[in-house]
Amino acid sequence: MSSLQHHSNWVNGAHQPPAEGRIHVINPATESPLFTIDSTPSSTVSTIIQSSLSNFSSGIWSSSSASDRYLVLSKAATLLRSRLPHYIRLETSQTGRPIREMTAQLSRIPEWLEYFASLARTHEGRVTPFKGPVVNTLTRSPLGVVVQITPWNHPLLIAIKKIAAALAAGNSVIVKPSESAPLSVLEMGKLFQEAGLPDGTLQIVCGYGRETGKFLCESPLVAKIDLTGGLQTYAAIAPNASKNLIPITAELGGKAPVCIFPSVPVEKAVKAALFASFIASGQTCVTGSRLLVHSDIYDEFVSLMVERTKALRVGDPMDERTQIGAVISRASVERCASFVMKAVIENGNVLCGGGPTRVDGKGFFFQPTLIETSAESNLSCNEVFGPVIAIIRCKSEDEIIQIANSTSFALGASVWSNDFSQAHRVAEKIDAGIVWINGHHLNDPSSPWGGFKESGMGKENGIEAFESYTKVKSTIINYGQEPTWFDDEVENARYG
Ligand code: TXE
Repeated sequence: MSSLQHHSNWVNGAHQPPAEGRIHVINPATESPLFTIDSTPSSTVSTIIQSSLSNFSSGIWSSSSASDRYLVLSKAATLLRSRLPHYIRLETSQTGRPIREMTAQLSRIPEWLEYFASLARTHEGRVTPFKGPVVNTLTRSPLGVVVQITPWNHPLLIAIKKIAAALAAGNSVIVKPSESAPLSVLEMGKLFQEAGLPDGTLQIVCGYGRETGKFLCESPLVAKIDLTGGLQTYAAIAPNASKNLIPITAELGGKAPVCIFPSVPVEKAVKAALFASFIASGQTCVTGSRLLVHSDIYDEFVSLMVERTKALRVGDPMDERTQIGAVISRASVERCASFVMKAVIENGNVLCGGGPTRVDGKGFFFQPTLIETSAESNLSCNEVFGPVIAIIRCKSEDEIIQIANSTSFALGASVWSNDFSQAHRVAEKIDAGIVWINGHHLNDPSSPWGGFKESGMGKENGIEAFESYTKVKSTIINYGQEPTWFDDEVENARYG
């Protein structure tokens, strides 16, 4: 019998008796087990979906007033803010990301709850133009039971983004957090209950993606799926969603270009690239994984970039001074190593890093790595999801734009230029859901977030996310007195 603490699913307002199957969650920086969670079987998944359906049909949340939803979400924000120190440490231990990053990230998460609370309270319907003596009112109502499948790289941020939007719109929500970093999300069940959310409105169900996640996504009773994960996961769930005629929001991978122009001082460009590329050890969907550097600044840039990358402090994520933490798993270390190997075979020039490393003899760490390569190489075209970054020399603005748009992804991109016209010109031509000018990773609850092409579809954040959790109804009111068809008088007048 394991001595690890077990955390069971949160269903109908309480932790359930533990499932038979358990998943061990480990700290990627130490490789030590942290706790266990349920591996939820298919029969339990169906019961949970049925409970969520009863919750939705009861109207206890789905028919609640906008002001009630506002109050619950606002209270959840206040509770979360008061418990941040706990969640910062928990996220750090689950993900292996540096505590300084988790502190910055988590301090902003309550804003998502506040934003969607306000949106619930202020979002208005419309009256559309309509021919004749007719008024058409558009009203929105919640979809039903929605399933949210969330990843491990920003466990709480991504879950709260999705939960807040769905609850604000009045849905009953089932979240399946990543089996690699589930606990911060699992603890949200109790927090929302304390905030006044009716029991059964938010269910948190743990398990492997290919089992529990799959069962949830296959159910014909589910009204929407919101996934942040890999393209393969999208491909696995899409056929059933299509068969069940339900929408999917999919936030998938990326290969974000960082476009660096000569008008930016080299020092600033290097700081920009370090930030874009190495936050979360490169494990974000918008990691600046391709540095497209104009040849006029290239040599100077590369020399300083290599110097600064070598100086990054890889270390214990709990240490405030650490800049680069672990990657999520041994498989991730191996994936990074295989990208380096292929890059070398393709004549890439490894400028620094290039291999796994350990901290105090433990953990899944990979050295921050820069590889000079071509735009067509394996490294330049495929997502690593780790700290292995391609640097590409570009001879002109046109070439930077062409390379920026040359992968199958289209999620994030940044343009660094002090030439105002150039910055706008380039941003306009880049095909991506999010383009930053002189910034990277900037995020706000009001700013739609999501990509095109193989990066996915639909948006998190903003009015778009809220509306995607609703269905629109036209109520067409005829206030004229005239009958229209099958009335002799009218037909004679019209055709007689
Ligand atoms: O993601 P998975 P992984 C991308 C990134 C990364 C790749 C794989 O390219 O290299 O995905 O990462 C659940 N039915 N991103 O393996 O497996 C799973 O349990 C239902 C980008 O970690 O997609 C977890 O909860 N659910 C991304 C969630 O999907 C399934 C963040 C994500 O895991 C499932 C993470 C199935 N068949 C990865 N299979 C971003 N956009 O930030 C898995 N899951």
